[in-house]
Amino acid sequence: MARARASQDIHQTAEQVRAGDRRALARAITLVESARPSDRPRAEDLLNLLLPDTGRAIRIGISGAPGVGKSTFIEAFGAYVTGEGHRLAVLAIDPSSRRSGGSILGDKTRMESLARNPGAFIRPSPAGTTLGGVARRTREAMLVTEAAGFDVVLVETVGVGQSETAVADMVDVFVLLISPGGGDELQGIKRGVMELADIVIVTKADGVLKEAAVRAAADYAHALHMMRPKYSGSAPQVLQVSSVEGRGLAEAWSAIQSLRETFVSSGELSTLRATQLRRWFWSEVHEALLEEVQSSTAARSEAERLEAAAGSGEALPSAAAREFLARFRGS
Ligand SMILES: Nc1nc2c(ncn2[C@@H]2O[C@H](COP(=O)(O)OP(=O)(O)O)[C@@H](O)[C@H]2O)c(=O)[nH]1
Ligand SMILES: [Mg+2]
Repeated sequence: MARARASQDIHQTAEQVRAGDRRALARAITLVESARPSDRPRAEDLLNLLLPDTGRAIRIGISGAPGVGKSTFIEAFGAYVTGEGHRLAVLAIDPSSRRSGGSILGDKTRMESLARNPGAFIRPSPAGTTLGGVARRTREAMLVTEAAGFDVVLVETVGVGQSETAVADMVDVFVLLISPGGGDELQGIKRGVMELADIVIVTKADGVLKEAAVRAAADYAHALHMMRPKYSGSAPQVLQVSSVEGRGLAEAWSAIQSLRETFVSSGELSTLRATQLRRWFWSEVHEALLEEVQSSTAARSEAERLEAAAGSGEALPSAAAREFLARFRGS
């Protein structure tokens, strides 16, 4: 249905995206990222046209504390993977990027050679007020890059708030980067994030940090062994990488690939992706409702009044919320 309705220019953009035209790709992503409600129908027409050409890429999430070496890793790993003949798209989830000036964008200097690599495509995080809004646009940007022939998609998160969960919810393999700091570091990483990891990579395994990296890898392997495995009954692999020296990159790529192959043959990948799509549906419902409520001026003053009543202890928060919704529906 959507296909018949889509306008000529959208058909043309879809054609160009499929042909790998970079300018069309950038334009298409701008359209799906647009926050203007009037752009939505065209964005959805475009996505519907591209959908048959999506879903075959290896989707990889990369997370880790600031300074752990994500950008340096992505640059080195990207060079390796494209050198193997793959085409790599790098996207980011960073709900704070409007304030902080962007993760990947600021990092483009560190990803200088990848940014010039014809086999790679780097897209900074879209600015967004809510994590849900940013996550939606990143998911859809991912679909567009897949239709453009990128067979490996990396989604980076800067580790703000719930963004790791959002990334884990859109990728096949979630990779957690940690620095060679040993026990202290181990405590710094939230257990919830550790539980999302399919593969753990200890970065900076070179020079004076090499010994520490070996110890950190052993510590993490031990800690992960004690946790309930996410898939297939085995604890996540812990690898050591030096992005600067280029060591461990081949091992990282082969670990990611073989894990994904395991997920495919066990059927876990299709189950995972179906679960992700269902969660995406609910998060869209959630976002849309919130948008509707927040964009209504009448509702805003009502919300402020009831929020204040809840804050002062004058009203029970749950009762205030129910009253608000009843009034919102009645308005
Ligand atoms: N020795 C060494 N330093 C590294 C390595 N990877 C990153 N770094 C350094 O760690 C710092 C933070 O790296 P960056 O990639 O910006 O981390 P991000 O904040 O996670 O993106 C930089 O000074 C890098 O040069 C590595 O493999 N070896
Ligand atoms: Mg970075």
